[in-house]
Amino acid sequence: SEPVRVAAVDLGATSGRVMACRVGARTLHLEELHRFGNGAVPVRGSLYWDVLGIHREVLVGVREVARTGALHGIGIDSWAVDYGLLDRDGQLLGNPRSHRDSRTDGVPTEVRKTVSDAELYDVTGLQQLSFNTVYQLASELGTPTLESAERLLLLPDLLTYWLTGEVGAERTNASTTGLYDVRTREWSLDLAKRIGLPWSILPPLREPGTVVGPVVDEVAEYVGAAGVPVISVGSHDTASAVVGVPAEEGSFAYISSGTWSLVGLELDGPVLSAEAREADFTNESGVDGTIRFLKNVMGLWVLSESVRTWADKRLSDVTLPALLAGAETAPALRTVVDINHPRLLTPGDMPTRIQELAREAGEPIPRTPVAITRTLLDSLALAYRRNIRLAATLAGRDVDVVHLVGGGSQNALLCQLTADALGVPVLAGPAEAAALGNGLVQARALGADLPDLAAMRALIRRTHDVRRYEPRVGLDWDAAASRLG
Ligand code: LFR
Repeated sequence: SEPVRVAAVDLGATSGRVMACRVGARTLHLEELHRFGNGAVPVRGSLYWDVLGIHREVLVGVREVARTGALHGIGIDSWAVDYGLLDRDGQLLGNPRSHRDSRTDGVPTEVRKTVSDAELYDVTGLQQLSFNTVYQLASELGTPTLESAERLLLLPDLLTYWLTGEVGAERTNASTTGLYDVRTREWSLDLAKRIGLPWSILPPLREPGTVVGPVVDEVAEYVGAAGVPVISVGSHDTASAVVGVPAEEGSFAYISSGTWSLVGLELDGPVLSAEAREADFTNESGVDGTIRFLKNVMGLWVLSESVRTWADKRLSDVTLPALLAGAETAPALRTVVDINHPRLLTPGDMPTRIQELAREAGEPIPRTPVAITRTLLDSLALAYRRNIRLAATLAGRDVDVVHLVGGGSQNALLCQLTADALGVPVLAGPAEAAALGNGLVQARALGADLPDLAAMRALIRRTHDVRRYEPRVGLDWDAAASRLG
């Protein structure tokens, strides 16, 4: 079949990218044509997404793809959980909030009074994250906004709506809401009703890999290409990133390392045991009916917020490359902290919070930006180790290789420490796994001969390099892990 060229829009909490993805029988090429900064905007104590700004950047990027060659499709993925509400005329009601907004503080405790954690887990299979859509919605109960809402659209679905006029809820992202039944693969209207949520705002589910519809005239005119289909991809960025993991069949674990780190396994079915619930593992839906059995780990967010804090304080020598170079030779495992501590969720002065966590745990307090960076990376590697081992135990699987994809795969020290901590090789890259997964699913919908995930991954292996990190011996990771308790 003829090669296809699609626009893969991959939106992250700190940056958005629009790539031209060219897919042929034996070729796969990604070209970044537009990148823009993103971040939640604090206003009067709330944290909003500038979603119209994001829409405009998406259009600019897609126009760039159209200007530089053929444009056969458009697909959008982004972080999960967050949503916009539409009124009955299809108008957006207010700015979508960021999941790091504090409006959900205490909400899980309230919801628990009606539906226990065990019941919730049994239906949804989700990790207890205070920002899951179900809790965000519950925090809006009784507000004029929620009362006028006719439709809830998760962010990629909202952007897709603006491109096509079609409403729907793509399945992989719907599975992160806390209102999706992981077994029946339908919305759990029962849960929504029991919590008192307006269940009728949940839109019809759509499958990744299907055509949503052509772009509306307004968009066609702007990008200079009419009739281009928007294709639903794994619209949860992590789902697209897992498609983009260049694994061969077998016992692999993955880490999708960006603002968040998503650490886990690809399975055929959910693990809903009491042990999995107590370990707080999530069962999100993947492309082609797979389950992403994983844990959210706070990730490089803590480092990017630290760098931002140091930059605000105008400390010299705090660029990321300088910090990582310093961290490389800094004393190893000197201070370790719980990198997944809830106190690290909201924006703010991370270096000080890290020092507080160290003090409270009786660990030596890291004093310099380099020492703090080393603490963050050692602690992150420990969290990777702990959660990959847990996932393997809970799912009854062996893990003999770890694929690390996403921006974190470019952090050589992090990759090496991960291999060391786990005692298995780490295969790092591609950094743009999500955009590749997005583009490949679009290509298949357009007729490319990519029957399954294995075929997509084989094409990535053939066309993209991965770096291999062998585990080094010498450091006592067991002792460091037991210091964390
Ligand atoms: C990663 C991610 C995670 C999700 C978090 C919040 O970008 O999508 O999978 O838990 O962001 O939406």
